[in-house]
Amino acid sequence: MYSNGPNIAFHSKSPTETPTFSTLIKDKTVIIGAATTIGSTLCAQVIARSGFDWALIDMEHAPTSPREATNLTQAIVAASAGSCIAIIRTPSHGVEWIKWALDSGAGGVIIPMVTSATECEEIIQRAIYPPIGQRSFGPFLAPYASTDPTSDVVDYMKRTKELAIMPMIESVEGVRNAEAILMVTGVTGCFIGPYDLRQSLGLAGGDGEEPQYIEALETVLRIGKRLGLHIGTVAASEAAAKHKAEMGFTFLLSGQDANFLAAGAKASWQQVRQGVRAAKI
Ligand code: 3PY
Ligand code: MG
Repeated sequence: MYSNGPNIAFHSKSPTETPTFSTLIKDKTVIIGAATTIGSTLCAQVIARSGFDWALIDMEHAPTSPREATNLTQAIVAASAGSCIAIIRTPSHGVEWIKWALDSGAGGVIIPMVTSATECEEIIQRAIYPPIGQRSFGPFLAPYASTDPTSDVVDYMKRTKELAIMPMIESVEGVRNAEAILMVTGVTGCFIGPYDLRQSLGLAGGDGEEPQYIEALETVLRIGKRLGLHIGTVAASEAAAKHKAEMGFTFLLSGQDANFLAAGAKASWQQVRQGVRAAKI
């Protein structure tokens, strides 16, 4: 039924040993990522070449289309020679989003606003091939996100066991059900969205030391540690990164392309304006 075109030829070669989300954490203990929101493959390549271990392709809070997400995935992997893992954050739990995201060849998915084990089980059914889940076979674009020129559908299918499937826990209800959510077979870890979690707790902003917030983070971290899962969150400064790494988070999200551009543009403008002001003219 499917043709074996040159790029999806059914070779017998085994997959190359490029890192996965989990092997990177095993090697480095804490890995650092940045988000792409602009939808530009150039911005994604800049992130992929800046030293980040992983890049979040945001479809939740940026109008990134499935085709753009596929292009961004391929750009990130190619630009970093596979050392930066592309992770797609889907807009919702919908089967179409999870399918397009994983069929693109991304190294995993982050799924927002998961509040119960039932929701998590549905996500796993959509994200993992049988016998654990019911993901539909369709990985034909996936080999293009591999740096192995002989990578094909067969290799990709073998590697799907290594995909990171990570629900977001970002509400009081999610924290209350964290143990049941994280115990669902097939879950790799979770990402705590601090802004939404804090909103749910009645707190403003994206970080703080309020006891109820710290207790929520520690609850999820304790469960994650016991189950041997990766727990991530946002850390946008040196101090936040130190604190979150010491708490036990194993993957951090530092910032996003639009903010990097804004910060760089402002710094450049300020420097040149200083020079113009200092000029004896
Ligand atoms: C949140 O803080 O709610 C997020 O989703 C961060 O990405
Ligand atoms: Mg959120």
